[in-house]
Amino acid sequence: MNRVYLGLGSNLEHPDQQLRWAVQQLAMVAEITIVSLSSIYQSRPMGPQDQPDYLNAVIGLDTDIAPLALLDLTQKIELDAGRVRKDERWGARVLDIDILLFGQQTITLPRLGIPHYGMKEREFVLYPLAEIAKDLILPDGQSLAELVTSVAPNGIKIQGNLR
Ligand code: A4P
Ligand code: MG
Repeated sequence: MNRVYLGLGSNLEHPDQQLRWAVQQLAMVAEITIVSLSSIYQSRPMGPQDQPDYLNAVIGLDTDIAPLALLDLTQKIELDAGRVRKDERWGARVLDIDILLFGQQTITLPRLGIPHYGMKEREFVLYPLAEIAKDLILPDGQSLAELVTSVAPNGIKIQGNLR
């Protein structure tokens, strides 16, 4: 069994509903047990600035599903949410699900990098993650608590509840 953390993000089509819907889809999977939900956070867009603010959240779950099979699942949920992959990097999206951490594993595959490559620099990942896993140590030995203090909040604020 692995403890997995997923980062959820949306800035189109009722983002709060997108995040809650994603949690429901994951909760319906027999091999997944949701163990923690962060608050919903509002954050400024990273990347192109001509797009709406994002809502972000992080959830913790326990699963026996293998990493690539979990990626297949999260990508299917993104597509079912009506996500259209565009060429613009970091552009607006209906639903983005990033696999942040997969137990203490380090994975470097063309389709999957764990820990997620951007997580250490992103306030919209670190702040919600710290809310639900404040004592977490990353596979490289860094403590989440220390990382959080090194990244400016950039205006992030709690907007609501995932439940
Ligand atoms: N991939 C590799 N590793 C992973 C992983 N750990 N989890 C591959 C998920 N996917 C992973 O992802 C591109 C490819 O990454 C996938 O096909 C998968 O095989 P994508 O979701 O299709 O593309 P993307 O999300 O547009 O690209 P990228 O660079 O992953 O974008 P990010 O990093 O997800 O950033 N601003 C705020 N405030 N909040 C946000 O949530 N999100 C983004 C997107 C931009 N700005 C944002 C936010
Ligand atoms: Mg992504």
